[in-house]
Amino acid sequence: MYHSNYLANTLRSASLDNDNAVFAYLKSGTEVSYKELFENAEKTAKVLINAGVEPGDRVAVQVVKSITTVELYLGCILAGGVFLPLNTDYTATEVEYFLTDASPKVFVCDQASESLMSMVAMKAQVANLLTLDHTGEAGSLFELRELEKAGFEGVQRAPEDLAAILYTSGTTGRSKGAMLSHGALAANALTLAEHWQFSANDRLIHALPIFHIHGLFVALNITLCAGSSLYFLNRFNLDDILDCLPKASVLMGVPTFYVRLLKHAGLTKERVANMRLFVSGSAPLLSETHDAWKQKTGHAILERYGMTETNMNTSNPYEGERRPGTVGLALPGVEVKILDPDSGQSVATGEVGQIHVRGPNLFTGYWKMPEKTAEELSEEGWFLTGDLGVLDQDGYLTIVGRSKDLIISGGYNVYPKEIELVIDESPNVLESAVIGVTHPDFGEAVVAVVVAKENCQDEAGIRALCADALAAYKRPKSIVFLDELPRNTMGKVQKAKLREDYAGLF
Ligand code: MLC
Ligand code: AMP
Repeated sequence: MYHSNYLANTLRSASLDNDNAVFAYLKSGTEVSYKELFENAEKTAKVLINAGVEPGDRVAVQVVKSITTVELYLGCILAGGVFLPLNTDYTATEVEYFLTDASPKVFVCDQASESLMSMVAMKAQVANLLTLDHTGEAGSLFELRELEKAGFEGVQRAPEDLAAILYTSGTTGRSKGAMLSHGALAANALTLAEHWQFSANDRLIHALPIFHIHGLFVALNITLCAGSSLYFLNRFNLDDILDCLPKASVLMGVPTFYVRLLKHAGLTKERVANMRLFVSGSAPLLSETHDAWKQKTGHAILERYGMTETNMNTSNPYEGERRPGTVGLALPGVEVKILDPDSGQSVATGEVGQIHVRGPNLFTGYWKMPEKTAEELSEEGWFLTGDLGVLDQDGYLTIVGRSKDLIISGGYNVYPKEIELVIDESPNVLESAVIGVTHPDFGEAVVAVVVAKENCQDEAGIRALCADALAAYKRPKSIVFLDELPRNTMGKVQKAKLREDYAGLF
């Protein structure tokens, strides 16, 4: 079954002989078996093919998280399509860019925004618009799927064929589509499932969004590869997570999950007695959070390090010392080296430099950006991550900063340039500098430092521009006005000074 479709075969193998096993426990009390999951995926594949999807065609998706969305992802892989998930928070302006850049054959949007999105799709010349509602049980995609019969072998796809494109913001303000192959996704999922000792007995609490690699590939693909089960939550909600903890065995989250859980009186050693693993990633987990968690629950959170372009690169050990503040050791098959940015030579152990990674987990390149790809991905297969790090004598990697101008807020990436470009459109703004400031809940929060024209401090106008153009998580949590931006002798804005000046804002 699915033998000729590389990723689908990898994701299906573990559950084939145990078809009635539960894939997902839904909040409604419904259980979804592996059989149902893949039968629905097969039906979805037929719908996509009927809509014209041919091998390598992109299928863009901006819908609320539901099991139907998971089935759509698997159906797209089976149909030989390239899955292109979009943050549900993206505005029409943002979506138009992705559709225009990726030229998908089909766009599946939320039924509630169908009229707006049909205009966006038309502008981007996307011919086929399908819909799903927030329950995943209504909308044209669902209706068409219900007309199909299960039974589909999957379109032939080899390890090097593309399975997904996920956009990551760029330093210039223009998002880049990272092209991920069947082989890269399969390799990483299998490695992680083994490394973190997943089995059919595991029950993972899934509360992450499924439009980013953390929720989509790390959490879902590992579960599928191991034939484990999910507590499938549509969004992060403290009470739901606390309800699941006594029945579950694994939680995966961004640091904000752990910070919020620690504040809840319901988090006790007794409640997590059946848990075997807590994984954190996508943003730095503070040592204090790691220590507080250990004290309160008896568990050491396992921190790992990845990127959209690379999947997962390093992980603290499953068995062995999990060192707070580090992202652990290179995963099997992955190489990590630290280079001096000026000389391009390896730095000595214990010294800081640019992190480069290589392995079967890496992306193929940026969609339609060969020059950008060549800048960051060498012919020898090394990827320049843009993160600064240090390796210790035992091979543990610590991330100490970023050479890329990036803010990570609650696990979401925000590139300042994109926000600055929007703010600078205001007729009342001379210039702006967007920075990340330490935030107790989100780790970092977006702050805009603005120089107004002729003293016209139009905060409301700036907020309106941001609301129109940017997803909510990108919008500044605070806007401050200055007479002028601090600059160095070269005329470059001193963002480090601004970060220091506003360090205590939240
Ligand atoms: C929500 N808001 C955020 C935000 N999330 N603002 C900044 N940063 C965020 N991360 C906005 C909301 O829109 C709202 O705005 C206000 O902040 C309060 O929201 P909330 O109710 O507190 O947020 P909540 O819905 O609880 O979401 C918080 C969260 C969520 C942490 C659960 O952000 C989340 O699921 N983050 C995970 C992101 C993720 O999966 N990252 C993986 C990327 S992959 P308003 O205006 O309405 O008040 C990757 C690679 C790797 O990085 O290594 O994994
Ligand atoms: P993204 O492009 O959204 O995939 O984000 C990838 C970036 O998230 C990396 O380049 C890192 O800067 C950051 N990141 C991921 N995991 C960690 C972690 N455990 N600690 C620190 N930063 C992390």
